[in-house]
Parts: sequence; structure tokens; C-alpha cells
Amino acid sequence: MATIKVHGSVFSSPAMRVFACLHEKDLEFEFIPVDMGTGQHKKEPFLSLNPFGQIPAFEDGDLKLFESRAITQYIAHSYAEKGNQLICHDPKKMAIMSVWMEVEAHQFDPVASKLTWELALKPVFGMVTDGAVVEENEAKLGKVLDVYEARLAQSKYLAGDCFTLADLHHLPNIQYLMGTQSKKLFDSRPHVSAWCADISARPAWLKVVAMRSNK
Ligand SMILES: N[C@@H](CCC(=O)N[C@@H](CS)C(=O)NCC(=O)O)C(=O)O
Repeated sequence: MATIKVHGSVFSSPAMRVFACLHEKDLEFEFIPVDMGTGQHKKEPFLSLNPFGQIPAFEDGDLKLFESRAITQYIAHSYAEKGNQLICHDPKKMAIMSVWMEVEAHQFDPVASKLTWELALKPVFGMVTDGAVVEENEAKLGKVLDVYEARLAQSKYLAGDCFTLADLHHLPNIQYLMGTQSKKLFDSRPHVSAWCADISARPAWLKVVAMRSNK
């Protein structure tokens, strides 16, 4: 029995971030689906794993964590010797990686998540996409991706020459947006486009995509 447990949904971007990290590290884990439709995440026993009532929640033995990016950092540090290296050890490289993890969380994710919701998820739930929200956030995402284009013209990955958590954290929103009209924002920037293609083809990420297809 795996000691690592992930409570979540295969359609949740933060949960997919954690699955991607576990697959990169070649770690076995137990996936425990949370039925958000019935509000399982807002009741005990889930609230004792995450008092904010959000997925994913994570357990490794007696350690309980929430917040997807904190979970991936724990996994990458704690299982450093397993699977693919996802963090830099040199302090300057580590600092650059941290910068780009922060950029993902505070610049990329807020706009990309709004577009994912409007363009990829609302149609699945039979809800109507709000064109004004899409227009506003596509303009914002374009500006963010201009900065990425300049960065990725200098280095293959965001933190430098190697794939790290800074890249991995982007994958769920990229996956969703590549199936929407917002794909054009990535495709029109050659370095961003090459980076998306490269990180989306990683075997660990393809395993996450397969977890979703099996549902
Ligand atoms: N910052 C959190 C975000 C988690 C989050 O927003 N999860 C969503 C599902 S994708 C959720 O549980 N939403 C229900 C709610 O907020 O009540 C993380 O990265 O883990």
C-alpha cells in the first residue's frame, strides 16, 4: 500500500500539478477522489486535511499538506534521489527557480485560471462563457507571455537549462488552454510555443493526461 495519498480530482489544475510531480519522481501513490459535487471537500473528514476546504490534500505517512505548490516542493526535496531532478541546489539557481515559481503563482495562474474556467470548464458544465472576461484576461495573458518569450529566448526552461518545478507548475493551465481559442497566445510566441511543446511531451505529464482520459 502506497504511503503517499492525494485527495482530489483529475480535472483540478492544482491536483494535476501534484500528480505531475509524483510521476516525475516515479513515486507510487494512492489517488482518493473527492466528490466536490456533493460538497465532500467542505465537510469532515476532508476539512481536517485542508481547513480551507480545497483540493488537493496530500498525505505522506503522518505528514498532511495542502497547497499544491507547497506539496510539489516537499516531494522534490524529500525524494531528491528519486526520478527526475526538479530543483536546483546551487543557491543562485535556486533563487532564479523561486522567482519563476512566484511568477507562475502570481502573474500566470490568476489570468490563466480565469481563462481555463471561462473557455475550458464552463462549457463542460453547460455554463455560458463570458466574452468580456475572456477578452480582458487574454490581453493580460498576452502581456505575461511577452515576458516569458523574452526569458525563454535566453534559456530553454524558466529557471535555466533544466526542467524544474517552475516549468511543471504551468502544465495544468497550459493543457487546458491549448484546447481553447487562447492557444493562439502561446502559438504566436515561438519560444513560448517550443517550451509548451517540450514540457507537455514529458512522459510524466502524459501519465497525468492519461489519468484524466481514463475517467
Ligand atoms: N492554491 C490552492 C488552490 C486550490 C483550489 O483552488 N482548488 C479548487 C479546485 S481546482 C477547489 O478546491 N475549489 C473549491 C473551493 O474553493 O471551495 C492550491 O494550489 O492547492
